[in-house]
Amino acid sequence: SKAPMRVAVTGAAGQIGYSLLFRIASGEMLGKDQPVILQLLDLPQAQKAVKGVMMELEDCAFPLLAGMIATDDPNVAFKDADVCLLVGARPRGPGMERADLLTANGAIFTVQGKAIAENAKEDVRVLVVGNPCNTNAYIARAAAIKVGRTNPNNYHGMLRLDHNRALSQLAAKSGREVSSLKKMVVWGNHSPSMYADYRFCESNGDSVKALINDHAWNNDVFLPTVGKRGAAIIEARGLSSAASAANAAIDHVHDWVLGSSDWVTMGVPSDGSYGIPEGVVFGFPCECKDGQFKIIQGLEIDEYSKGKIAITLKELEDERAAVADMLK
Ligand code: NAX
Repeated sequence: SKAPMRVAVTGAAGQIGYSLLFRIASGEMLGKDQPVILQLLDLPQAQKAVKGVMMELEDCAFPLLAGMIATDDPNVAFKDADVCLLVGARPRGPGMERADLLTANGAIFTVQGKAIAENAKEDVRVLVVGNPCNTNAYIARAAAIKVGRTNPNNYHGMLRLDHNRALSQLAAKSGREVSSLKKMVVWGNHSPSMYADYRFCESNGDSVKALINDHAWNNDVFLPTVGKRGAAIIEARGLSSAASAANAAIDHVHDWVLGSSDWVTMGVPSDGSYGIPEGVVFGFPCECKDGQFKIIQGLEIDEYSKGKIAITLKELEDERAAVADMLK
């Protein structure tokens, strides 16, 4: 049987953690033949709650769960990790400005990026879920690059929830099965500025754009619905998205490690593709094969799309400028 893979999860006592850990342990992320060891990080005051989650994981008697630890020390949590899911982050408190949020998270993700680079496997894959996830991934990556050792391309932010939300909205509008929809992409930041782009989408050989044929719906209904979906969930549920966010994290890592059968949106450090400055963690259309991801090249960007991409890039560049001093 295969050697276990070590999966570090931060914010393990939180609500996304509660939806995520059981699915990792049951093999849905890394495969039904892949044993896993869970390395759970949370703050000191959350250690008791993490122990409770571990008791429930034990009570599932998952055949693939080869071990687990809980800690409040990033150096312990990331030791020899193959995959790191960075879910824990500083939420926006009352009266907190956006800049305060960025710097509070900057402090967390510089520490964690350094600890990953010093302790994890050299080919570790890192997915940041905690918001603002693109910039948090950018910060962790910058801190990791200072240490060296790990692969700078492997620090990602999660855009998959936006991608999946877009697919469901398109399936409902077009009357096609969600599983028939291919070639979706969400460009940019995980924020309401994202640009969900279905110009290339196909369903059983038909162009989804031609099927829908409604630019006003795209601009006035679809984009705001996908962009503000997180707020709509909070309004309805009284809590932010958790199970759907956990599902998206599982999808992202699953496809990265085991391969994708379609385009998938990943927040990856730009290599300059589509004019996005190098290093900015940006939602791009990707394909995964043999454990590697690759940005789909050569897509036509029309004037409307150029405008949308420029808006979400501007927001990310502003975020980057706000944390620049912390990364010196
Ligand atoms: P919770 O508040 O339920 O849980 C967060 C957990 O993280 C807590 O247990 C807390 O103690 C822990 N934590 C805080 N700082 C930590 C640190 N420095 N090290 C380790 N653990 C730490 O939040 P939850 O609903 O689970 O959401 C977690 C994060 O995901 C939030 O930042 C949220 O904004 C973000 N989301 C990202 C999404 C995405 O698509 N990228 C969608 C869902 C979600 O909004």
